[in-house]
Amino acid sequence: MDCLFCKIVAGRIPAEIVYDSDTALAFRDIDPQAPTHVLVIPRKHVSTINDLDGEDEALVGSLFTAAKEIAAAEGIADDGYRTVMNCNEGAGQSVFHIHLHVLGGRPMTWPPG
Ligand code: DGP
Repeated sequence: MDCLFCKIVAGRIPAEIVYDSDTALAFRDIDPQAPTHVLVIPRKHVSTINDLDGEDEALVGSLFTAAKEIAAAEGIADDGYRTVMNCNEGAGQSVFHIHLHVLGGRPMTWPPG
């Protein structure tokens, strides 16, 4: 499978990794939209939210546990941060391996564009 984020998991494409666990990996976004912009991904390939099944519930939970730890390490937990997971092109998904954006370090507006 020709998946960019699977290649990062495999170490075949470099990334600035900030978190690593049995189930998840997190690295800095190549095109940051905030002072902190980290992508949290499952090691397992899942293309979109629509492809998740019941067995993935703990896996998805682990992405949020990672986000919480990353936010604390980045010093953005108290001020606040945003987590976003886009699903399919209409919502802006461009890499088809699910990933949780963790954005912080600046004020966030609502609704997102
Ligand atoms: P999305 O549009 O929600 O699918 O987000 C994909 C993100 O992936 C986007 O913010 C840019 C980031 N990205 C794309 N290619 C690379 C890469 O090779 N390395 C890193 N670190 N981030 C990437």
